[in-house]
Parts: sequence; C-alpha cells; structure tokens
Amino acid sequence: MSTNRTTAQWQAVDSAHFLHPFTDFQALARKGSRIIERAEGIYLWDSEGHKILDAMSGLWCVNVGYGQRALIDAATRQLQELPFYNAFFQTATPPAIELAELLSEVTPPQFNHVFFTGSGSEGNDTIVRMVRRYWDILGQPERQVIISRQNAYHGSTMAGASLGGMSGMHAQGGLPIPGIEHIGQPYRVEHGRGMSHDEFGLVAARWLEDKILAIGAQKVAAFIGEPVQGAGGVIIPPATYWPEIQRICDKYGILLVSDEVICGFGRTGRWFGCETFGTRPDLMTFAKGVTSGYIPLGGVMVGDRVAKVLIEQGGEFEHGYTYSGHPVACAVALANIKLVRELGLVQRVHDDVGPYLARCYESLRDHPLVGTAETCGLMGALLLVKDKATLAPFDPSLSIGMVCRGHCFANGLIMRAVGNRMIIAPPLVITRAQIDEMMALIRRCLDLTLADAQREGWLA
Ligand code: PXG
Repeated sequence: MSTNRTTAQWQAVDSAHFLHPFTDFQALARKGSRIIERAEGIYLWDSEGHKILDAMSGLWCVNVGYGQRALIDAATRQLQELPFYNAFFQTATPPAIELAELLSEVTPPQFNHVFFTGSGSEGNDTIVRMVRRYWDILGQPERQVIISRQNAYHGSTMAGASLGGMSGMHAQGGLPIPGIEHIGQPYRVEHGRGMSHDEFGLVAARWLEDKILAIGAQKVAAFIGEPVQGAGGVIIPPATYWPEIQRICDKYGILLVSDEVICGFGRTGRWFGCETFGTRPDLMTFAKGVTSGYIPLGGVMVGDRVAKVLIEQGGEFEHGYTYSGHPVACAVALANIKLVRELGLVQRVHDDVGPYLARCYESLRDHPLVGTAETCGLMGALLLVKDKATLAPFDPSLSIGMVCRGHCFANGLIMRAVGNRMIIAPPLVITRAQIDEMMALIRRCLDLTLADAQREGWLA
C-alpha cells in the first residue's frame, strides 16, 4: 500500500473509484471521506493526525479494542500454516472445528452446532433457508412466514434487508421477498406513551400474537429480533417484552431467532443478549464481535431442536459459502474469544463498566436537549428533544442528530446519529477513566448542539 498520499489525494482517488456502503455518492464526493489510518485501544487516528475516541467500536464490532497482539499473531500463524481450505467436500480445518467446539461452550446450553458464514447478512440468509427447510423436513411446508419488526436491521442482502424493517431499504429493489411480515417495534417513545414500561412491553409483544393469528399459526415459521435494536437507534425493550415473546412463540410452536450480531459476545453484559433478556432462542445469528471485527466472520448457532431434525432427517442441506469456516477467520475468532475470557470482559461489562456507564448516562438527563438517556451493558442512547417535558421532537428537516454528530467528529468523538437518537457502543475494554473522557466529550457536543439550536431559534 502506498502511504505517501495527502488527505486530498486519498479523497480524490476514493471518490473516483470507491462506491461506499449506504452512501450518497455525489454528496460524499463533494465533501470528501474522512480517511482513518491507524488505531490503538479505543482510539483512531485520521490522515490529518487527529486522535478520535471511537465510541462505536468500528461498527459495533471491535469489542477487544484495536491492536490486540493475540489476534494479530493468530492470523499471521494461520496464514502461514494454511491460509484457506474449504469445508464443502467432506473436509474441515482445525481452526473451524475448534471454533465450533468453543462456540458451543460459550453459547447457551441448547446450542451445540454452528453453520459458518462470512457476515451477519449471510447469517440471516442462512436463517431464512434453514428455518424453511426445517418445516419442510417436518412435513409442514406451508410454514413459510417469518415475522420481524419495523426498524429492525438484519443486514443488506436480499433476505437480510427483507427481514429488516427499514422502509428506505425496502423501497430499493422490490423488497421484502415473499413470506416476510413485520410488526411494530417495542419503542415506548413512539408507541407507548402514558403506559408503564412493563405494561408497554406486554402490549408490544402481543402484536406478535395478533400477527400470528392474522396470518394463521400453521403458516408461521419463525419470529426474528435483535435483543436490543442496534442500527435502529439502540431501542432497549422493556423487561416484560422478551419473556412474553418467548411465551407466544412457545404457545404456537414457532421458532425464535435471536439476531445477536450486535448483542453477542458481551455487549449487553452477558455472553448473548438473549441471556440478558431471558429467552431460549432456537437459532442465533452472530458476526462482528466473534472476531472483534479484525477479520470477517459470521454464522448461525443452531439449537438442538433444529439441529436434530436437520441432521437426523434432513439429508443434504443445499446451502453454503466459499468462506464458511474460513481457517484464518476462525483462528482469529478463537484468539478473540479466549481473550474476552482472559480479560473477563463480559463480567466487567456486567459488574463494572456497564453500571458505571448507566450512572453517567443518568447524569445526562438534566441536559436541556436530552429527552431520554438509556443504556444496556455498553450500549447507550440519548433522545434529543425540543421540549423535555413533552418529548416534542425537533423538525426532522433540521437533522438535529447530524448537527450533533458533526460536533462529535470535530471534537474527536465518534458517536452515531439515528434520527434524533445519539448512540454509542464503545469497545468492551474501555476503562472508567476513558468513560469519563467520553462523557466529557458527549456533554461538550450536546452543549455545542444546544448553542446552535438557541442561536438558530430551533427551540421556539
Ligand atoms: N444483524 C444485525 C443485528 C446487524 O446489526 C447485520 C445483521 C448484518 O451484518 P453484516 O456483517 O452483513 O453487515 C447487522 C449489521 C449501523 C450499521 O448503521 C449496523 C450494521 C451494519 C452496518 C451499519 O448501525 N449491522
């Protein structure tokens, strides 16, 4: 790689050739990309030498932080030993086998099998095929429908985007594919004002039952959800929500799928989000945190209920990817999971930095712009409002979230904006002192956003 280009040169070549994901290409070309050159711990450095606190862990993935030697060495060793071999034709590689074994250990007890993919989106495509295959084998081929939620994010492939509940994505390319239905999300600010959290959790879960009855239970294959909706804006459901979803799935014999791409591997303070929220899923999608994002890897944990049918009655499952069980990716995942264990990161999020972040977020509630401030483990969300008492939103055309995000970038902090929600998901290795540093930056950026709003008369 040539490293002697200036920022302007990088930007010119970037916009000439590189089509970025989820990007308005022309708008980016006008502005120029921010070029990230290196990273260490929880910090990034851009091509202008600015140090940035990465409160989004790359893209919800760098859980062990940047620069971890154990992962780098595992990749290097495996590249030398065996950079690639496939798992198709009755072959396997030691890292893939060992990772399958280790995943069975760290996941809830019903999970003893894994199907590897290259990403979370591919994992959710696998889910759709596997769920439908399961019911086919059982002689119930009419069980096709998978129920998901509005504002869910399950990836960008045809099936992933269809399962997702993002209307903008559905509008591009004729989605969703047939047999996918959506219900409302458990977002109290949107749907549950005037109800207690517990009441609203039950109401929102019962939208699933309504949908099942409207479709006909004999046609419903599965329900899929993220324990906490990540890309949708860190929507943390009430404690009553997931147990009620579990009860409804059990009642109608419907498979429960937990998309753990963001919540998995410690983010919520347990190994998996389903453990934090009290469900027993039949299938789990994972990606991101499995390798801390150092190298692409995803997969589906297959619970005993489904695995038994696929293995004992299924014959050939005609599905798989070149990189299913990629040895280098699996070697990095092994090193990553071992490091998470050695550093006790999951317990640390549960007992120490998670509760600490929660207290810090509580203290932000007094800020004039902050309508709600919530955390779950090491995920946090602030709702920016015009009026704290009524939670009245700003005019969407003002893009208040983007204004705030602009201040964050300019002040050395990466915090995401999803509409009016400002969200974080810092690396699990973040220390209390670094949380203090992050909170000072967040407060400063909120103050700058407030000053803009006052100056421009947006609060009137
Ligand atoms: N499921 C969930 C819950 C995710 O968050 C995927 C599936 C798809 O994973 P892949 O590896 O195919 O990207 C994701 C990905 C955002 C953002 O804007 C979030 C994701 C991806 C890109 C952007 O927060 N999550």
